[in-house]
Amino acid sequence: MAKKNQTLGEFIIENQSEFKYSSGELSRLINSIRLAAKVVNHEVNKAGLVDILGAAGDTNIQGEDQQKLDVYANEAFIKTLTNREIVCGIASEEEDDFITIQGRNKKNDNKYIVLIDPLDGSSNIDVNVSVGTIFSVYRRVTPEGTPVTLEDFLQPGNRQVAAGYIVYGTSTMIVYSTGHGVNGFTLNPAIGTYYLSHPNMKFPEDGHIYSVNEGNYVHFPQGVKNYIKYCQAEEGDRPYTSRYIGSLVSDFHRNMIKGGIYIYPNTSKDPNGKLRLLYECNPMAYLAEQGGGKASDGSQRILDIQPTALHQRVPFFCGSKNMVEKAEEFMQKA
Ligand code: AHM
Ligand code: MG
Repeated sequence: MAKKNQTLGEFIIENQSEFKYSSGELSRLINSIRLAAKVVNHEVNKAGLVDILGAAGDTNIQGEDQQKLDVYANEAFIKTLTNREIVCGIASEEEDDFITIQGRNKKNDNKYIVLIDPLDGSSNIDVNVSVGTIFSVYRRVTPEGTPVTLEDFLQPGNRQVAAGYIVYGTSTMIVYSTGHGVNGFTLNPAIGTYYLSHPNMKFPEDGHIYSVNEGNYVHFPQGVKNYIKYCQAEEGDRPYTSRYIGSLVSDFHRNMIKGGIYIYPNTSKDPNGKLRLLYECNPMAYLAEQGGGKASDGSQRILDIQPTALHQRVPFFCGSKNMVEKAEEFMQKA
């Protein structure tokens, strides 16, 4: 039972028995992500103070090599998960290929793989706008005792055992699900503890916010153009409000609390859209569904797509159930 103001540590221990395979491994994994998130949060928070902005490989004023924050975040998550020997493989949006982790005594005996987008929306860092980390957890499908293979990573999203995000915003939050609803924890930076601040988060069934990069309007498919016109029409509870941060985690987080839809469609320039199925769409779709919302590529449920490549992209429609269904209706009619 989620109790408000419970710490994340207490919550993980109390709810461990709800995990499908309750060996404590998944709890330790979530604990490691929580730890890495604190390290990254510390670095993101001081981004405006010290000269760590700029491209990886640049030299800072002291003549030291600079590390861009997304590179830093990538290393922080990979190192934390690797050093704790709790996963058998990691795939990251920042890496071309997946990483195999042999674990204790090189036995390859860990069960879980993690897919991660270490710092999503990183173009927002330079202007002090919220960014996020997105993660997704699966059980491996190949036999334990052997190194992981690509097959372990190319599982449809409906096989996720956990997913979540960290939003580095006005406050830092970790929001995640292990298949029993969505819970949000806010970091008290003074003592480095996350508290349950948003128990059992739910997408309102309907909403008034649409989030899409309208600068790409001319390149959008006709169905999306028509849906945007519908959102802007003066009728009933419309026009809706347009809100687009350009940081998926933040746009999703706001829409889950207030009710809304996020769209990154296929365009004439990018026929599969921009967002990555494995690192961005699947975990967000899992959270959306766990919170009573919906996620599709315009016609098909995101979580049912069989991935064929690690960095595959898909069009993404995600948010309040009725809004996503309405957008799908426009896509099908066009
Ligand atoms: P990234 O993984 O390179 O950061 O790109 C993903 C981000 C999302 O967070 C955001 O919603 C989208 O790209 C914004 O793209 P655009 O600037 O094309 O609207
Ligand atoms: Mg990303």
